[in-house]
Amino acid sequence: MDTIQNKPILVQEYLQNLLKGNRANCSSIARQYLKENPSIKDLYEEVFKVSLYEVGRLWETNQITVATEHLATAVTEGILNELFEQLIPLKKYSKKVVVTCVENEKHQVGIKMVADVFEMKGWESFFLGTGIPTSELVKFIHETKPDMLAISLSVYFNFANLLKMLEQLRNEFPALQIIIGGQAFSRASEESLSRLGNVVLLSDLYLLENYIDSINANLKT
Ligand code: B12
Repeated sequence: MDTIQNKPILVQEYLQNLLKGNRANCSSIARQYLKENPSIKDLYEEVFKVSLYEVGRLWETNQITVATEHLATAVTEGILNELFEQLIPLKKYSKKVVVTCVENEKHQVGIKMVADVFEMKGWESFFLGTGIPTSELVKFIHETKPDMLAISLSVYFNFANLLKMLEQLRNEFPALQIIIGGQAFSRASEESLSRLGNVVLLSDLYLLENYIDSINANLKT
């Protein structure tokens, strides 16, 4: 079974420090990981995501408090911000992406990682996080004129909000490329997914990278 005990020692150490809220140790473990494997994407997927999923399991089974879960998330967000300077590439494209969440969605770590992957791939990303009403998002898209919109959905009960949001966005921007992702889709039925219309659904940062690479291959820097 793919439990945390089967993960590398470094991941287990990271998780222990995360649960203690020890930001300094978490930061140094993340940097140590990057020395051995200089892939921010792997660090995000194999260390940060794995640890936060375990935090979620511990929280769901009442083994840690909500406060500890909040602490772990805050430490992770701090480290993501700290690593930002390491992901700015030399090669830049004149491409823009707006990155946001479905209305009433409060999970923003995954979509922040998405914004970072776009930055690493030479795109300019506008990370709006959570809590943006669709009407305000529409105004922002009119102002920034992005080439793409990336939306995240973690909790399945917000699926109806996503459909409503997509309908509003399609009315305003029929040609805008939209990609979506997040844990909620692993719970969605084929029937629900078929109602999403013309969007690209990507489940993780590896698929996202492939997708961006396929677009970048046809662009000039
Ligand atoms: C931290 C956390 C919170 C924090 C979030 C704070 C913040 N600043 O983000 C707070 C406390 C707000 C919270 C609230 C709730 N949460 Co919560 N939370 C978590 C926790 C522990 C970690 C989330 C996280 O950061 N994961 C790590 C990131 C990296 O993973 P990710 O989001 O899946 O993103 C990856 C991919 O999905 C993908 N991806 C994501 N979005 C996109 C978008 C695109 C375009 C692409 C390409 C890819 C992509 O890329 C990422 C890298 O691979 C999870 C546990 C878990 N399994 O994740 C529960 C979890 C998500 N929460 C859950 C629940 C139930 C809730 C609450 C309903 C609890 C409650 N009773 O109030 C509320 C809902 C609030 C709301 N309206 O949204 C459930 C969701 C179950 C479900 N899918 O329906 C989980 C899974 C916990 C559990 N095991 O039960 N939560």
